[in-house]
Amino acid sequence: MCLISIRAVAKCSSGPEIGLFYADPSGSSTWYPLWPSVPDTISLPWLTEGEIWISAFQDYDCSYHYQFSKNDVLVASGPMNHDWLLGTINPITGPGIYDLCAGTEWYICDRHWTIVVTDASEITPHCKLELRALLGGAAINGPNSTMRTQLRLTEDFPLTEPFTFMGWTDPTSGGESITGSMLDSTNTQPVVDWVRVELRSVENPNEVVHAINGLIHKNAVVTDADDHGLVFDVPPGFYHVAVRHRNHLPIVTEKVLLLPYSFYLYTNYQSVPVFGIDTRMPVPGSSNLALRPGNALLDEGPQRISYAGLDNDRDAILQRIGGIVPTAIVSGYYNEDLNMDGVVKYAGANNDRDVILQAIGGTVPTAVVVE
Ligand SMILES: [Ca+2]
Ligand SMILES: [Ca+2]
Repeated sequence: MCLISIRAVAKCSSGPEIGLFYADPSGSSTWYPLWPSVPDTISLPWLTEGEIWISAFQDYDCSYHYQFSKNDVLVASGPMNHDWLLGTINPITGPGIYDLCAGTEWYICDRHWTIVVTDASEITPHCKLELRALLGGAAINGPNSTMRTQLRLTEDFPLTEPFTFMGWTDPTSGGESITGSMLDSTNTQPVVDWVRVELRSVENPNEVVHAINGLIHKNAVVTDADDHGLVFDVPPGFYHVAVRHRNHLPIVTEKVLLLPYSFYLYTNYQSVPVFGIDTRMPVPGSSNLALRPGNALLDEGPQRISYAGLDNDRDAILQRIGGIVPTAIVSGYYNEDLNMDGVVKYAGANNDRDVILQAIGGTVPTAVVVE
């Protein structure tokens, strides 16, 4: 059985919070903060095997009240529970439009959230996913978590997704393409690179249900090749989400996600755990996590990042620049361009070799990181 609840928390020092909390078919539960970073309207499918309910919480030094209604009819109100465990206001009893408001008095609505619950059978089998992620090689240090975008200006930046050519074939995707204007500098959120986003099966996180080859932008937002949101050709339900890139370790969410999902999934946040503790790494000066860079040489089987030994990623850089003169430079769209600035460099400022050293820990050159 899958259990879903909306949890509202009033922290008197920082204002109220609200989030989605649910137990999923894999037997685990996930907390996704909704406020203040997401819109006030949340859309959820009503799954026949599921239950949804609303809960409200607050700290002991707070005095927030709530009002909860279904289809404009007030069904519950009162002071928020002071118990973090569970403060059930009223179960969501089926499809409808639910409204939760929170205020410092029972008659005041300082904030409110609308939860639109739709019968899954009435939703066309197209599930939207709003996704943000960071590529560690392109990530700019500091709290803002943006990425450099020079790579798109290389002459050979592919206008068709590069993954099929690499052998990452998949029956549900392939051949997505863009026009050159997508790479213009006038784009307010310029393209960083191509990424592949995959929905994986609840029962088997290795099984791809549907994939899209899309674009990751400077502000971490992932879109399809037409610069629109990601829409997967699948029925509403629970899925693992995977993000893959040419020269980063892939990530797969450890918990399943309920789709359609009307608010952003931030795979760069620690609140969204992924399989494998090493597949992400912190962006210096930020609390965000990025896909781990440094995979210049793609591996047979699980992807690994290594600086020394057989099939290491460092030698791939050296070979790309000619294999003899370590100060040589090659410009273009290459897997060995680990910091994604459009140039492959082995030595000197902003070289790509250092990206591998940092990705394996920075001290022991024989260390290896595996997805
Ligand atoms: Ca490798
Ligand atoms: Ca580079």
